[in-house]
Parts: sequence; structure tokens; C-alpha cells
Amino acid sequence: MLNIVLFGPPGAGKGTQAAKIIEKYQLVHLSTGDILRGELAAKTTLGVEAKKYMDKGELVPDEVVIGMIESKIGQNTGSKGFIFDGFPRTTAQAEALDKMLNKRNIPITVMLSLEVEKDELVKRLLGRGQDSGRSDDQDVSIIENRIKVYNSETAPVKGFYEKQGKLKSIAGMGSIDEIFNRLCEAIDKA
Ligand code: B4P
Repeated sequence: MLNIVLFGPPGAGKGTQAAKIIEKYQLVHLSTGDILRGELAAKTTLGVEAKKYMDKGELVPDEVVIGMIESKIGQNTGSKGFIFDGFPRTTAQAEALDKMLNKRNIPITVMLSLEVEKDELVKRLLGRGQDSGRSDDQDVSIIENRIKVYNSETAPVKGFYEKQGKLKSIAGMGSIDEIFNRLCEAIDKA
């Protein structure tokens, strides 16, 4: 199995690149952001609760996202592999994911970390806010908070995979196709 953690700050291109990777490698795409937005659109209790955190640029509590991912893995056991997009976002989530995957004997193959400068992140997210109307992309102060939360709570997850020898940093500036080619090269060598 090929199991990839696609990592990076908000606006690094995770969702954009994940769509291309799943097509090429036939993987199951698990994006916690997409799952949460789906819950919100369906007006479930979980979605309504999660919106309170997402609209402030804060992380949704670990136990909520860990439970969501565990049930999605269980529903897709016969797949060629998974791409985890936007998860894990804390060290506790990374530890929980390792436990879930070790139990099934399907470890993470590689973590691909997209590296993008802060000014470019803000520009991309404001652009998406205009096109999509996504509420967490509308306001510079919410975007700045998401980047701050990324630096304090999420960036340490890189160290977790680095210790396991699985971290590959990928330059995330440039055209979508250039970045995709860099990612494919890293996946093919993993
Ligand atoms: P996510 O949905 O994961 O949102 P994101 O970090 O902003 O990244 P996304 O993948 O959508 O954007 P992308 O970089 O592809 O999370 C949203 C919220 O949900 C979080 O803030 C949090 O509250 C909650 N949440 C999700 N997962 C969680 C977890 N595990 N634990 C706790 N809470 C969780 O792209 C952004 C834009 O850039 C796009 O418009 C794209 O077109 C553009 N772009 C991409 N590549 C480009 C390029 N090369 N050049 C120019 N533009 C580009």
C-alpha cells in the first residue's frame, strides 16, 4: 500500500495537489477539512460544532477529527492506499494515526511537506475566499491566525515523521504542474 501524508500550512496547495495525486496513484483521499465542510453542509451536530472553531481559524478538537478518520479508514480497507490531506495537524493526531495504521499493518510510506512563503499563502487564501466564498478565507486576521496555529501546533508534526525517516520537503512555490511533478518524483522514490 502507498500511504501518504500531504502536509503544509493553510494555502500550501494540499487540496489542489491531493486531487492530482489520487488520480495518478488511485488512492483514497481523506481530507479532514473536506469531511468537516461536508458535515457542516449537511447541518449535522458535528458540523455545527466544528464551524465555531473553523471560522476563528482554530483547530477542531483532536478527538473529533481522530474519530472521523478512523471510521473512514475502516470503510476503505481494500484500497491501494490513502492520502491524508490536512491530517494529522497535531502530534496527538499523528500518534493516533500511527496506532490506527499499525493495528492494520499499513504504515505511512512518506510525508510530503509543501514549503510556501507566508505572503504567498495569504494571497492564495484571499483569492480562494473571493472565488468560493469560504468563510475562513475571507478575513486577513483569520488567515493570520490559521498560520499562527499552524506554526505552533501543526509544524511540530514534521519532527514526528522526520524521526521515522519519512519526511520529504517539497518546494511549494511555482505552477501547480511544476509542484505536482516534484511530488511525483518524491513518491516514486519513496
Ligand atoms: P483545510 O480544509 O485543510 O484547509 P487549508 O489548510 O486551508 O488547506 P487547503 O488544502 O484547503 O488549501 P490548499 O492549500 O489546497 O482546513 C480547514 C479548517 O478545518 C482548519 O482551519 C481547521 O479549523 C479544520 N481542520 C481541518 N483538518 C483538521 C485537523 N486535522 N485537526 C483539527 N482541525 C482541522 O489551496 C489554497 C488555495 O491556493 C486554492 O485556492 C488553490 O487554488 C490555490 N493554489 C494551490 N496551489 C497553487 C499554486 N501553485 N499557485 C497558486 N495558487 C495555488
